[in-house]
Amino acid sequence: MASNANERFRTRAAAHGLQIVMSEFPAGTRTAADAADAIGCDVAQIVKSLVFVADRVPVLCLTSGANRVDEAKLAMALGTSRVAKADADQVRAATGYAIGGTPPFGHDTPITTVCDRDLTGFEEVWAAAGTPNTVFPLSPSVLLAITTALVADISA
Ligand code: 5CA
Repeated sequence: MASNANERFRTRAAAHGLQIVMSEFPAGTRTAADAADAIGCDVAQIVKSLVFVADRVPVLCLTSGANRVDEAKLAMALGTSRVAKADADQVRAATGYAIGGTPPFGHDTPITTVCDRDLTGFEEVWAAAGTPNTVFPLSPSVLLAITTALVADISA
C-alpha cells in the first residue's frame, strides 16, 4: 500500500506534469544495488538522490548508482569551498523524505541540484519515489527538465 510519502511525491510530480508509474518491492530498494536487483536494471541506471551541505546550504546530488561523489568536484561545480554529506536529520529537514526514499524532486522546499553527467547517457533511469521500497522510471531529459539540475562530472 502506498504511504503518505509516496502520495506526497506523486502529487508533486503531477504538478510538474509527470504521471509517476511506481513500482513497489517489499524486499526493499533502499540502496542503489537493492534497487537494481529488484528492477533488473544496470546499477548505473539508478539515480541516487544524495544530500550534501555546502556552506551550510543543502544541495542535492543526483548520482549514478555506479558512481561515488567526489566532494571536491562537487564543491567546484557549486563554486563553494567545501561540501559535506548530510546526516539523516539534515536529509529529512531539507527534503521532507527519509534516506533511502528521497526522490530527485518534489521536496518540501526547492533545493539546488547537480546531476552526474553519467546519468544522461541512458534512455531510462530509475529513482526513489518517496520511500525505501518504491521506485519509478523516467528519462534523463525529463529528470533534467524538472530539476533544472546543473549537469557536471562529479564522480570520483
Ligand atoms: N532508494 C535508493 C535507490 S533509488 C536510494 O535512495 N539510494 S540513495 O543512494 O539515494 O540513498 C541511500 C544513500 O543514503 C546511501 O548511499 C548513503 O550514501 C546514504 N546514507 C545511508 N545512511 C546514511 C546515514 N546514516 N547518514 C547519511 N547518509 C546515509
